[in-house]
Amino acid sequence: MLKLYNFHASSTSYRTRIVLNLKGLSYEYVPIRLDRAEHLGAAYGEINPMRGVPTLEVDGVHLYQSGAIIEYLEEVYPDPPLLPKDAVGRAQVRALADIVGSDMHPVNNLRIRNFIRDSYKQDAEGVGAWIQLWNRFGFEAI
Ligand SMILES: N[C@@H](CCC(=O)N[C@@H](CS)C(=O)NCC(=O)O)C(=O)O
Repeated sequence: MLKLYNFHASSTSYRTRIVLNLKGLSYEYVPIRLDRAEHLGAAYGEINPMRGVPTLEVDGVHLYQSGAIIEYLEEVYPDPPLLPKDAVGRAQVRALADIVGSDMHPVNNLRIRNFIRDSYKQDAEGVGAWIQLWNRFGFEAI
């Protein structure tokens, strides 16, 4: 049985749910409300030491980091495949995933936005400008 700890409005949760759905896998949906800071509580810290979503529970084992979860799902449930057959195509798909997962998401994550708001005294407009800057940079490349 698969159990996904995740948040509806989280892009790392989205990408994991998309893969679960593409592969036709059923799973228990466990909501972790980032907007209520549920991920920062001690209970979720026991599940995911980075206190981020998603976490996939597989037979009592907690898998975290969406990229690692998605690779696990690809290895255990290879059909339908997520990557093209040719090596160049696979490198291109991985590059797109890295732009989103390594270049865009980390700088715009909730904890980063909150830090900019609180420590650098940015209002919603200032934080929004930060998000737009890095999202535009990444999406233009894509
Ligand atoms: N690299 C991790 C990032 C996980 C992560 O931080 N997810 C965001 C939601 S999209 C989160 O939980 N943020 C909480 C926070 O920043 O406090 C992954 O891909 O799973």
